[in-house]
Amino acid sequence: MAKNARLRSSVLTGALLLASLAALASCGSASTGSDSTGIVVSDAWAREPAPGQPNTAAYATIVNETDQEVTVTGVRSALTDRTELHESMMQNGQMSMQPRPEGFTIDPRSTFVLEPGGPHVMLIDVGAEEIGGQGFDLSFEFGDKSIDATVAVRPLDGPDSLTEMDDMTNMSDSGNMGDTTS
Ligand SMILES: [Cu+2]
Repeated sequence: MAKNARLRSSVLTGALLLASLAALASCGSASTGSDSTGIVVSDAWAREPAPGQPNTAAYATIVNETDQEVTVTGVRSALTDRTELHESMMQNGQMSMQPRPEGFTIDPRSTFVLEPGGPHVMLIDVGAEEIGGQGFDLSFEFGDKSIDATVAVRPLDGPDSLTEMDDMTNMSDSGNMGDTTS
């Protein structure tokens, strides 16, 4: 009897623990990820990859609400082990991008935006099948802390229907529109 009661109470404790873990998990995977870290990740989105295109880029807004600088050091995804932080730059009049293994440092009390033509998350070797039209989770890492965000997938046939490279090509086109006659 006493043993039974103890058993039940430990099952109950387990259930409560699971429930609170689930609450934590669902909290963390909301589209706005925030907790005691003082870092908020919001508006995460990605373009659906073009057919046959295994890579896509993801974007988000990161707000550092703390009084210290923070560094986004990496990103984890269940879709692929190959995630990289990239920056975009103009090189010989062409927009190109390169990995940024050291990450991006965000000043105290400021906002950092990952956006097309700028810093972004590269997701390598994920097909359109994996991403589909549904959202997926990304975990943004800040040293030993991480913040989960749900990434909304924008369809290819939407108004914003360019692949990232198209986007960059367009950017360099628009920047050099007058120079292409040479
Ligand atoms: Cu990239």
